[in-house]
Amino acid sequence: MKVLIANRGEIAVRIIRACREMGIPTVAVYSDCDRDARHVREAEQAIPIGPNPASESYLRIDKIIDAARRSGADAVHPGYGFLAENASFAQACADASLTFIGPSAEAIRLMGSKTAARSAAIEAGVPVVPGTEQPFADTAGDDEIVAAAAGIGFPLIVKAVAGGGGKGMRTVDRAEDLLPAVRTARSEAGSAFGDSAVYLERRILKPRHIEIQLLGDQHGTIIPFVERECSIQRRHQKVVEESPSLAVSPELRREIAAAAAAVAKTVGYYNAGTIEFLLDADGSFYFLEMNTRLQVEHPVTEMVTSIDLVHWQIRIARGERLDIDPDRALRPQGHAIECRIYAEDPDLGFMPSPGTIRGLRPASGPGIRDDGGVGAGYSVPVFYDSLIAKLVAWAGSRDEAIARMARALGEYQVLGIKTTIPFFLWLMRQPSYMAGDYDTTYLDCLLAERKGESFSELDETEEDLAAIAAAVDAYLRATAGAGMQPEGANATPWTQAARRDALRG
Ligand code: MV4
Repeated sequence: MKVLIANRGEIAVRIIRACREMGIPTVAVYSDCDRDARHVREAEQAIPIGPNPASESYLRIDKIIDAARRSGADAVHPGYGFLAENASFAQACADASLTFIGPSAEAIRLMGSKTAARSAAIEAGVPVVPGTEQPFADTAGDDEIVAAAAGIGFPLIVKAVAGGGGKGMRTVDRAEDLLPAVRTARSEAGSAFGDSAVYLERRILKPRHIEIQLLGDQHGTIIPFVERECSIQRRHQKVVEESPSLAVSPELRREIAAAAAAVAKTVGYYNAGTIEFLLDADGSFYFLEMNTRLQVEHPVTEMVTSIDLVHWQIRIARGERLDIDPDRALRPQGHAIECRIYAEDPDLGFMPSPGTIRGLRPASGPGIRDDGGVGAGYSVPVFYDSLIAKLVAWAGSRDEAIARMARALGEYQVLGIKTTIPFFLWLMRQPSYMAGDYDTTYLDCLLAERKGESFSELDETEEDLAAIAAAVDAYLRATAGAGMQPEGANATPWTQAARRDALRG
């Protein structure tokens, strides 16, 4: 086997690590600005696939299939994002006799339709939020929509059939706002997905977002895992994920996991997938949608189960049978938390902060896992998602995991660009977060309450260090730029060693 990774950044590095552990050679692909990227350096081979815009490189099925053919790869891992949930890509791989390390094209296509996914859940006997089963036809009259809404009740949500992740969604509190909301949702969905179909769901107030990771093999076995708690989101973007959830008892865990497995079974699912649920305050849960890929937050599941999901993706794609003990997958050992470190400035409304990373010291030590995609000297391009690393803390209990995360965030140093680290240091100290008392509306509300104070209140030592680092950086750049050597660089090794010692003292 030889695996081409149709992705970049931390997830490409994560997949390369799994392949190396399994003795499988890897092929990276890269756009122009990624020529020197970390995933390119760490793969055995690398093939250029075009200009910076993803639409001209990482999203080009033809170029990726061609790169696989030219490199002699016989399997393709799509990672997440880009082409990971594109049924035509999975089909193109199959047509080119490449093993797609993921589910079947049919499963991707089916779950891409939110209404078809709801029907599969209903067929599996899994609760869905009350709503319309069929999307509205483009020709649907106003009276048909109004009648459907009256049957559901308010507040409700207009959702795009091709949507997911909050795009093309509209909340409607009163009957008179319904038709305008349907119109804007339709036009938003039309331009975002090329499909303007929408449907209605009753709105669950203040739900938690709970999801179930699962693996399925090509012989019909489905293994569901302990849940992930993903309610900490900012504008529909997850920022912190945990496993297990404080809101899920062992009994509820078995119920939700069985529901997830039933949905997967109904559609003949194989490889890694995740089923999202809304969990109501009263403990009722509802199927939301299925993600037919490896997810960003998969490491928290790996940490509490000691099961490597990427290894299993590869073994399943090779046709192997799952032989995981179902109880092991469902019983969390300790607690894991993941913080997504983005190249964004939390003090400027989380504005992207691309640029060159001048210095990088990731956190390490007991219970810490750093899934990084960059290194010192690498740059964060403006063209793609700005996730630079995922910091995962594991400990025996949630309180200890929070303390460990705070410690690791304090160790983490990134020079040259802004990151979300100061925001996480603040969040880990919030009493409501520490109490686990939150739902999907929590973070946006908490941020709205803040009066714009800076997240980055550096203490004195950190400020001194930053000043020293900046001075050294300016000096090195000035001398390198002018083609000069630092004074005395040609001194004897003895003199150089003596100078280093003096610096250390
Ligand atoms: C909902 C909901 C409440 N009721 N559906 C947002 C993203 C998309 N996957 C579905 N989403 C929601 N659907 C009903 N019927 C609330 C949300 C929602 C949400 C869900 C998960 C995580 C964060 C969220 C933030 C706001 C709204």
